[in-house]
Formats: sequence, C-alpha cells, structure tokens
Amino acid sequence: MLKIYHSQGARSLRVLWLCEEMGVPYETAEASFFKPSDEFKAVNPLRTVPAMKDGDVSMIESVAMMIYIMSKHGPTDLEVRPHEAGYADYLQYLMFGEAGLAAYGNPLVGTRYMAPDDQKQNWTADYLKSAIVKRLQFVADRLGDKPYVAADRFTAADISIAYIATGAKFAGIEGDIPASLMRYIEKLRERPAYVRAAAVK
Ligand SMILES: N[C@@H](CCC(=O)N[C@@H](CS)C(=O)NCC(=O)O)C(=O)O
Repeated sequence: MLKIYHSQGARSLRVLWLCEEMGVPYETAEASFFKPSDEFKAVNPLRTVPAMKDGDVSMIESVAMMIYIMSKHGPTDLEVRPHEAGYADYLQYLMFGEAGLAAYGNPLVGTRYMAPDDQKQNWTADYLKSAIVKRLQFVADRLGDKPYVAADRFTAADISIAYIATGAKFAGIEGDIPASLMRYIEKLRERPAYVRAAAVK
C-alpha cells in the first residue's frame, strides 16, 4: 500500500486528495517539520513534505507522485490524454501549481517565520509576493468563470493549482488571491474527496 508522509496543510494534501478521488488505498505517516522521525528522514533527507513509499519506490515531489499514482492505478479521468483537447492546458497547470505558484511561497514562508525581524520585510520577500500575486492573476484571467483549468472537467491540474489557497496561508498572502480564483477553489473544496483528504491529521 502507498505510504504517504503527511502533515496537515502541507502539499501532501494534493496526494491524499488524488487518492481519495481515485479510491486508491493509502496509509499516512507523520512528517513533522520540527521533529522529523528517523523513518521520514531516511525516505526524504530534504525533510520536505510530502514523501511517499510504494514498496521499493520512494518519491519526494508531490506532482510527480500524482502522475505516478494516476499511471499505476488508472486509467482515470483526472488525467488528460495527448489526443484530448485541453492536454496542453492540463500539463501546464499541473506543473504550474507547483513550479509557478507554490514554489515561490517557500522562501516567503521561511522569511516570515525564520528571518530576523529586521529582514522580514526585505526586497526579496516583496519580489516573491508580487511574483505569486502576478501568477495568481494569470490563472484567474485564463480561467475566467470556468469551473476547471483544463479539458472542461475536474483533473489533477485543478488539485495542483488549488493547493495554493492552503499554502498562501503560511506565506501570509491568503488575502491576495483574486476573488474569482478563490471562488473556483472554494467550489473544488466542496468535493467529498477533498473534505476527506483535508481532514486527515
Ligand atoms: N516541490 C516539492 C516541495 C515540497 C515542500 O517544499 N514542502 C513544504 C511543505 S508544503 C516543506 O516541506 N517546506 C519545508 C522546507 O522547504 O524545508 C513538492 O511539491 O513536493
């Protein structure tokens, strides 16, 4: 069975949500930032969350885990195939959720919680914040009033993008998410699979 090293509010939410949508069984193990277990450190020496074990396989990238699970446990409509309209959007937003949005948040979170007081409001923090806000607006503009980012249906790309609303809380920029984008995310959060995944401690 998949073992997902999880911390509530971390990107492991993406992986749990996907498993819940697909009905793929998984177990979780605690992945604490502050007191990482020896087991977690062995699976992920970087100590970033999530990590995943599947037999001899171990992984440390949330979006790659989603692709792995869809390939191994699919077929699933959460994936868009190359012959389908929306394939390029699917790939783009699947990656953009991490590379274009959440990844910019890590140094912002680090600065907020760990930088000395006189360095919390530095040029780089302002730059990162404006980089995320600009990219959130890009997604909001492209999305318009559509319910999904790709292929006119709910896909893993929506899971990837929606995580930013959780990550933004830690970065202190929750209030900067454009209202239309937040409405799209709130709607996704009504899905029973999301509700179950978000409740996992
Ligand atoms: N690209 C990685 C990022 C993982 C990541 O940075 N996770 C955060 C928690 S959501 C973390 O562990 N941050 C602590 C750190 O960067 O040391 C992924 O998507 O899995």
